[in-house]
Amino acid sequence: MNEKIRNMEAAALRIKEAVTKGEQIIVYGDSDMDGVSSVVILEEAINNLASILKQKISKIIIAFPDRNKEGYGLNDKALAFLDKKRGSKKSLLITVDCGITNIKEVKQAKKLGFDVIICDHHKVLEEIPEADIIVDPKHPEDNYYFKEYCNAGLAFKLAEELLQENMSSYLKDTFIELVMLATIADMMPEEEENQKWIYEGLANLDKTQRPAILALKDVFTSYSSKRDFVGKMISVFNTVRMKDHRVITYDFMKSTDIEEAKKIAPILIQDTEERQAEIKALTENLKEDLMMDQSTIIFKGSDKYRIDYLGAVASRLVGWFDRPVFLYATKGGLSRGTVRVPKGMDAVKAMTSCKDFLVTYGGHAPAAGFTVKNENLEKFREGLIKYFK
Ligand SMILES: [Mn+2]
Repeated sequence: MNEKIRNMEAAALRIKEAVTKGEQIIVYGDSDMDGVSSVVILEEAINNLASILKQKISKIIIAFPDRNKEGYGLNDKALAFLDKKRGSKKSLLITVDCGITNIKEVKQAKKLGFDVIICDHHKVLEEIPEADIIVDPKHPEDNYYFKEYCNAGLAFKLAEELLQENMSSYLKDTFIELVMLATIADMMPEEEENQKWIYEGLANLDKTQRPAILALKDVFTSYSSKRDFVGKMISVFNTVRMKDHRVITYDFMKSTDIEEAKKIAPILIQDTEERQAEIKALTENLKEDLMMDQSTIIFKGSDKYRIDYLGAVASRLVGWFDRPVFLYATKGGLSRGTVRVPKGMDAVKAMTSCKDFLVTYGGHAPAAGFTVKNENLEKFREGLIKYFK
């Protein structure tokens, strides 16, 4: 049993090297609560490290995938964007809350001359990307005793490794608030450190200094409990309006004063309301449509669906039908989808059994995603039915 997560030290050392040598650092994260929290923790930790080491580093480049246009994780368009944007050829790309399933894209990044660190908490598939350093507790060679961290939890551990005794209690408190939000958002089991972080993070909310959270406290004045308030915040941070390869929620989270945060909050809240209304309508429609459906799995797609709504809809349908649910949005020749399965089933294993029909897939046992060519949709469906029978 190892004392630390595999490669945590190696990742911290490589980042330190990048800071001391003034390399261009890029942090690329998934565009939801966990991804944005991971990015913010790592960015703030690296900037702190630079000032402790009295190193002037060029501004860290931050980017996220546009889930509706590019799908999940690292992708060619994002890589082309980063390649153009980076100041120097010598650059370190760190993916957080994504990357572990991006075999082709990591290969492409290496070809473009990026050094790559993957810090991800998703399931590791048979094929593992050729990154320079991989931090993922679910890696087959990782012997750490606990695997069920959200990615922000991993980012926090990496921040601790980077800053050691130099992490101020102020910084630690703000990081733990984010880890708490992400642990709850990603529905990680509330045990071991997760439980501690949730407890401390909820307590920290009373004295938070992050303008984005203060702005939301101003908006959400009526809630039944702290958890209820946290749920409302999470739904805001899970909206995915994009601007120049960044999610607005990231800019919101990084607001430096309350006035700035208060300007962004209403936009996000309107997005949240629209999103919730559409999720509700789609869920009700599908419930009605599928009332008489007797098949082993629910497998449904449309070119009218928005991929960023489908996860929430699929979760609700699993609760209702108690069957594996696959929902996908079709665009051009491809379909991108999301999967939720009842407790005890494994969405990633199910897709591994039909991986020959898929372009990409990955995620966690209860919740995962996939990309498939439209001509393979039917074969994929048949394979899944065979697997779940
Ligand atoms: Mn995550």
